[in-house]
Amino acid sequence: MEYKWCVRETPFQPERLNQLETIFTIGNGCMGVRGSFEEGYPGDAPLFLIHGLFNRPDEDSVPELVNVPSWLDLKIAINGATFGLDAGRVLGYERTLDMRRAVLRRHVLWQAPNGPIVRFRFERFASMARRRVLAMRVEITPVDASTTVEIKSRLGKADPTHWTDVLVGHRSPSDAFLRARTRDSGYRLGMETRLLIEPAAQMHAAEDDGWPINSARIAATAGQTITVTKLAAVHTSRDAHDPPAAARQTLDEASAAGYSALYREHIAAWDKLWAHTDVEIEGDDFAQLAIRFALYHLLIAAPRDDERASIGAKALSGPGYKGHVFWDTELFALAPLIYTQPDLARNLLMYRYHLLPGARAKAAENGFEGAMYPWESADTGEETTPRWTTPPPGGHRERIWTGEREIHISADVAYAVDHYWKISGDDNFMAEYGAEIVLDTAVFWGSRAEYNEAEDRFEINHVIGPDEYHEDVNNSAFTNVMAQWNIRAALDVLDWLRRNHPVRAEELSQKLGLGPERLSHWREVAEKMYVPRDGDVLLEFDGFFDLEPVDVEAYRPRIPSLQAIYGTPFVQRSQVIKQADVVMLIALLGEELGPPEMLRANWDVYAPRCDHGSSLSAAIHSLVAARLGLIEQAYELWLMAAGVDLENNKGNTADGIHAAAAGGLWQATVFGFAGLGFADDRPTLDPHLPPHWRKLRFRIKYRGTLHEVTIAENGVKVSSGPAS
Ligand code: IFM
Repeated sequence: MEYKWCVRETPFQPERLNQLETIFTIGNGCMGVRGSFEEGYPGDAPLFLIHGLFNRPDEDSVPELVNVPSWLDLKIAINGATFGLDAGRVLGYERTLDMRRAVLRRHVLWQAPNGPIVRFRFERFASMARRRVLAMRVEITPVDASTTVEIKSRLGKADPTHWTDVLVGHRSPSDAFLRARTRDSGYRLGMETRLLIEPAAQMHAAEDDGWPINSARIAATAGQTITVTKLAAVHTSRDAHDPPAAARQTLDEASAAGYSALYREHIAAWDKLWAHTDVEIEGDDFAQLAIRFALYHLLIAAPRDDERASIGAKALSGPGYKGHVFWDTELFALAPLIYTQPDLARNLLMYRYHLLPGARAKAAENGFEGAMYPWESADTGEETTPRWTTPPPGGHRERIWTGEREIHISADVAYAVDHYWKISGDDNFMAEYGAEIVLDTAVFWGSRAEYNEAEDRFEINHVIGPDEYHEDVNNSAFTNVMAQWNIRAALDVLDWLRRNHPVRAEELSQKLGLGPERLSHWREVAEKMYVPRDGDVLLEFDGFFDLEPVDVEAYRPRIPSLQAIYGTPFVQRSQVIKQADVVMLIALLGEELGPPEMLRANWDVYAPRCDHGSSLSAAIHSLVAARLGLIEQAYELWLMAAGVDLENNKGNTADGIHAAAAGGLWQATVFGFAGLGFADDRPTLDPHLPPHWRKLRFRIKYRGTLHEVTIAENGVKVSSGPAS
């Protein structure tokens, strides 16, 4: 049913303008266009993003994903009155994101201030079949009177903070072009647009404040529809040697195909994506919509043609975190892609492979060996975490320590490589690329672990774990266990390489210095890694239980975190946890960490102490709760994760979609409620569905086989066949 595929806004909700711009983003894994209106609206925040296009605005700032000059602007005037939702009367309004087709539509019935009533139908998409093409169509129908319709399409503006060498012009009265270069990073951009009007109208080339305009004026009788089509082609020096020439060619090819053919091939491409990635939930319409919404945003954000780009924390939909990539990608967003679109997952891991030199440089700068991945990453692999917060008006800035101290990211990347390998069976990737990541991150841990002679153990001090409320801790359980896991994984991988790819094993041993001494050091570090615990319960870090107890439950429900309400010093001296930390370990390692009673004991200690101050938290708690059979709690947490953007329950959806919450939602559904695991090369299921979910169906690829899993009231069914 269509409504389970569509996010709808009706009537117009100006108070949610920026949140909905994020939600209604269209994209194709190369470009993302926020759902801002073609004609603009006061307070809007339009943004056009292209993967990998970072630029540093000045020497003191970190690189940010730049706003690309807009292809979207289209002004329409009816009998001289400019169309806009803040003018005249809006008599009818519906905006729909059709996620099945990845098309954004808006229907408006509008009465111009000077009288005539006009129907507008807007439609736009970022072609999934031709990933450098964007397409828009507007149908304009005067309802009650003959009118003059004036159309002005603009290309630009280019923000001078980021863009230089801007050159704009017209190839013809219906075409415009723009060339520019990012100021610091030097990426070249070529863009071309073409405007087509039916019935045919006389087109004019003009300019507005230096930006090219294509315009036309046409008379329409009541009931007659004027169709405006705008196509754009965009290339950068990341994908083309000569971006302007490539844009020209791409535009010519797209307009030769025509809008209808572009639309059809775009939908066909999305049909293929959904055939593997869709999750069907019966008995819970909100859940059905929410899981598709999460997957839609991951599919439009996952880079396809660029191995040096990755999914930012805010997907491809907003300015938050400047487009930077965090562990959100590897441990949250990646899993649904590993299991349903392994090629896209591989791409994301290739990003980390290509940026190994940056990780090595960071390790060396900090006095360590191996690969120390940046906490925040952009296009070069260098650390891009800002050192200071942007101060609020009248307030002061605060130091950000994560760039120096949140070092678990290196193990997270290694974990993701191993996860992809185990599920895809892509030995070639592992031998050629993945192994180097796992091995060199282990080299880092081997040099980072500190030997405590008095205790005869290895420690890792002065770090930040996933719980970022506590900013300088010793022996974070998460960090130490993951470091230990990373080293053990490296020993296994080296062993596998030696047996199956001896030449590559030798090559990497030489390159990374994996002699007998290093390997015996690794074994010792893994063996003697200190993980603080009190019986069954891991200590989140040394001294955690000496902090002030807080009854977090007493503060629920609320949107702001306890840090936002009571300030940083409060959370630092308290046992309140920002997000899944020890619970994250349970999610990642399950019974590798300990037997079920031990996992449950840790859950009982840590779940009540977590205030879910981070959007990453709820989904992982939901997954673990479901695995522990705590279904009611798991479902409540699942809804919290589902509402992060759809209900703006963190209050910051305007900054962009929370990619980690989106990936986490799939994990909570498939690893949690369905209880997916593997044994003897076959999926195993341990379902704990919310009682009102009548059916859950999803597909996964496992080592070349496609499995369709259906969990329903009458049992579990798995149909298997070759994965195409
Ligand atoms: O990576 C996360 C982190 O875990 C919590 N703060 C926000 C980051 C980006 O989403």
